[in-house]
Amino acid sequence: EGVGPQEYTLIKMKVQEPFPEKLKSLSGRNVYLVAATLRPETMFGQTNCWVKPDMKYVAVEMKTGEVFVCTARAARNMSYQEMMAENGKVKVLAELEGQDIMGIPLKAPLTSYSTVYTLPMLNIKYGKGTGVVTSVPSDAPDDFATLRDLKKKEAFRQKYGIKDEMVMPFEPVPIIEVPDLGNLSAVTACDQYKVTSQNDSEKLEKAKVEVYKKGFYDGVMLVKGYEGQKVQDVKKTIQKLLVSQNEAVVYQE
Ligand code: A2H
Repeated sequence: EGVGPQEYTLIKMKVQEPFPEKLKSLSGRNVYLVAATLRPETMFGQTNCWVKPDMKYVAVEMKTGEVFVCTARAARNMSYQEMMAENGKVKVLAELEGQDIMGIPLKAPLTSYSTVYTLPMLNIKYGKGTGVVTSVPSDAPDDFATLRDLKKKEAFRQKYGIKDEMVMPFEPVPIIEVPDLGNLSAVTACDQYKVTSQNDSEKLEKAKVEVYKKGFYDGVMLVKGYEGQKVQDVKKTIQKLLVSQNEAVVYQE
């Protein structure tokens, strides 16, 4: 890990009614899965949300009256950042595992897909961010490899109760043009490095290094309203837009 705190944007992905069993008691409230990202400018390309099936999550009350779903560790960090109700303490409203919120519909900001679903990603780390990850397969090789696995492998979908319609209609969206890698940089890099699955960690690592470096320093936005602007120059603007629309919060760890 680097020196000093890392700043993430937490993207609020709104859980749709009817709520799954473990969240039933919160019916009628504004409940969000909050996904930690370093790349708010890629939110135009979200296709789904990743949770880890056997990871423990909590639903906690925020001082806004909203409910956030994340790891207990992230909730504690949020309490230090004065985001909680109840004199700063963590108030747990529900405890659950990833599988309890698998395959549920969400509304996510900026993406062209009106509904996205939670899907399983097995290599989410507990000790980073919120344990909830938003998926942008156009620009993140891990996201592309995992979404492709789900599309190709019926057994993988079945194991976690994922229906075809939660996966099949969702394709990577061209949002950023990257020199040498085109407008679906993660797809190109996964092809170039011959990544065959989400578990192909060495090849994925090479693809990621290339995509992230070139994407961040040389990427140019294709999205309407930001066309031709450099990724570096719009990152903060888009983060602020999301925060001002109450669709994201800034979080450090
Ligand atoms: B990023 P860093 Cl398009 N476990 O968001 C595994 N990965 C996690 C995680 C966890 N607990 N929490 C967050 N992440 C992912 C978008 C994105 C991201 C794009 C391109 C690059 C990229 C869409 N997924 O990250 O170790 C999230 O994926 C490049 C590293 O703290 C988050 O941002 O640097 C990033 O990893 C944070 O990883």
